[in-house]
Amino acid sequence: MSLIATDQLRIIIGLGQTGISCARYLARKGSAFILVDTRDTPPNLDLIHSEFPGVEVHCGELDSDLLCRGSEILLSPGVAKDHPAIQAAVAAGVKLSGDIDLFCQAVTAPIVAITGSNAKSTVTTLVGQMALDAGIDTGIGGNLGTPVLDMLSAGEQQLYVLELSSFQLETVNDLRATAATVLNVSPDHLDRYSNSLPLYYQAKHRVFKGAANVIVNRDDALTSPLVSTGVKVSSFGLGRPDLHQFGLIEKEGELFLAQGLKPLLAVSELKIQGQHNIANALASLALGAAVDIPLESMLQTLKNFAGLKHRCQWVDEKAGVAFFNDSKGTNVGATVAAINGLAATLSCGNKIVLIAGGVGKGADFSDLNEPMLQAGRALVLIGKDGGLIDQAVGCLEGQYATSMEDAVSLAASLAQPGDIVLLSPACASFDMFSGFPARGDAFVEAVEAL
Ligand code: UMA
Ligand code: ADP
Repeated sequence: MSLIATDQLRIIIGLGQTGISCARYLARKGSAFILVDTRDTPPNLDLIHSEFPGVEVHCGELDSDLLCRGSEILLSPGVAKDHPAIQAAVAAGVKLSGDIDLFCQAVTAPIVAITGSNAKSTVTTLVGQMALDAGIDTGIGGNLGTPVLDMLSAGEQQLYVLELSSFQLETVNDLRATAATVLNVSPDHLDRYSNSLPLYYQAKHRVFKGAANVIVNRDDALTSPLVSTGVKVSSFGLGRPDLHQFGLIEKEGELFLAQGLKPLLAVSELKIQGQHNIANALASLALGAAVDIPLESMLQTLKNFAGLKHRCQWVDEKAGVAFFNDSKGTNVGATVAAINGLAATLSCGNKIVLIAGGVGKGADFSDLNEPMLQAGRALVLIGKDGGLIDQAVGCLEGQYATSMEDAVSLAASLAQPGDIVLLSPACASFDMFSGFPARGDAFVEAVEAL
């Protein structure tokens, strides 16, 4: 590949999906770059050599002298920016950036930027679907799976809906979203943020940089921008909404999604279940309204949207016990929402058997105790940090399982007819599985085999 001579040399750190998408984008533009990865033998090395022949590739421990050769570092989200070599390069004047910044510089179409500790994928997919159903040519990507720059290979679309993780937001300098939101904030990824919640919150709040419309969650004060920026602010929440805002109202004994005083759609018409999903529907309406998606069309999408796989998904009923797969419940806040959301659907006297555990990411699990005290029948523990959950949930004695099969049969034996068995691990899955989808699939398989 021939490169155009330039004083701009980008250093792409990470040979994962993000790094490859940055390389492809820069190659399309004829911009100079080199590739770096902290691992001695990262995956995709053969692909990189064949797709970008002649481009320098450096693997192994990061070298600050090498990084200082660049005008800009494009950092992949899986690598923490506080690595000493990266910090040394930044101190020497190298700009730190990432694929999200490159994307925002390239597009003129409106961007909906969505972050939060939980519900990002659900709300991103739902807002994206609302836009598509309204006939808007929409790109949907980011942390959800499609690296943002890959969405530009076929030319610019009319609207972009992006799921952004705190890792991606760490390197964002100027997002300029038309609509931006932090859906909710609860502790996660504390291992990456030196056990500091404020650092994690600050990363999330970078989503508001340059935003024209900010959408806040009235039920979670931590979702409001830390500094008032004078931008247009609208809101969603499970209470009665103020004029033009989104919330819930009761009419003739029935609960409705509403804008201001106007009922929009009966909650009973939603396919997605649980209080947390009602909040997700309201957030999606508020975001869609901020980019002018027609309301009637959004309501039609809401009626059809059945939710995403591995998020509080009903699997089957065996001997009167319902099994729910919430493998994407990878932090305490998600699992608390899943327990509370499903507990509200139980008949009097029925309870939840929770299967939890995995890689705890430095979390404090004590917030699981109260919902388990209220709704828990039993606690089945799996994985590396199952013991930490057992210690934190004092109201029940945890029972240990060595595999998903084991966990499901143990949970089934502890449940009573009318109960729910819920896989919502409050942990990442990498000690036992390749990711949350494989963990959820193993759960479904074990339930079907009962
Ligand atoms: N890695 C190294 N050294 C490197 C580069 C990467 O050890 O130099 C490791 C990382 O620590 C990580 C893995 O390689 O374990 C992948 O890192 P990456 O930055 O190359 O990841 P990508 O393949 O580019 O995928 C990333 C997101 N991954 C992460 O943030 C870890 C994907 O989100 C996202 O879908 C993709 O970009 C497209 O935007 C995944 C994720 O787990 C689903 N996200 C976390 C979450 O949702 O909780 C934040
Ligand atoms: P993310 O992409 O942020 O991980 P998902 O939409 O994939 O979000 O949902 C992940 C998990 O978060 C779900 O499985 C559920 O347990 C929980 N969850 C969903 N919506 C909410 C919400 N509004 N508040 C808290 N937790 C939620």
